[in-house]
Amino acid sequence: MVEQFVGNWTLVNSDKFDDYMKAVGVNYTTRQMGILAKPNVVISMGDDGFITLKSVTTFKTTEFKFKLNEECDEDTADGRATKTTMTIEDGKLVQKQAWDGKTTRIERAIEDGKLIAKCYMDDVVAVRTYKKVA
Ligand code: DKA
Repeated sequence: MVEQFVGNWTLVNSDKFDDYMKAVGVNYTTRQMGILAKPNVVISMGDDGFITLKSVTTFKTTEFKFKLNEECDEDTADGRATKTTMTIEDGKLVQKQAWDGKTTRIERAIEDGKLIAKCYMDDVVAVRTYKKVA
């Protein structure tokens, strides 16, 4: 199931991402960088059972290594230290982050060969579309 997400993906469209970042509590300066950034997201699977989600932008590169269904510590691009659990639900790769009594969810699905990342925080939903580059 995770295999379909493996590859190198580049951002081609982003909708309501500033609203999402505001709802998460990302500060103004970081939001400006987040709006301008066109991340390359590289998802890979190791022989050790770990999956790596690497996000590369000109302002920051983050790498999150995880096993499905196990809570892990994540350091997000905007500086949150979250307890994160990754699962597969209905064919989607779901990332649940918890910090400071708050939670957010990022659901990634493959639709028409593109990776669609839906980011949920309270009543805000941002939709980010990635196309495969490798
Ligand atoms: C995606 O994969 C969603 C990433 C969400 C990151 C939230 C915080 C970023 C702050 C710059 O496109």
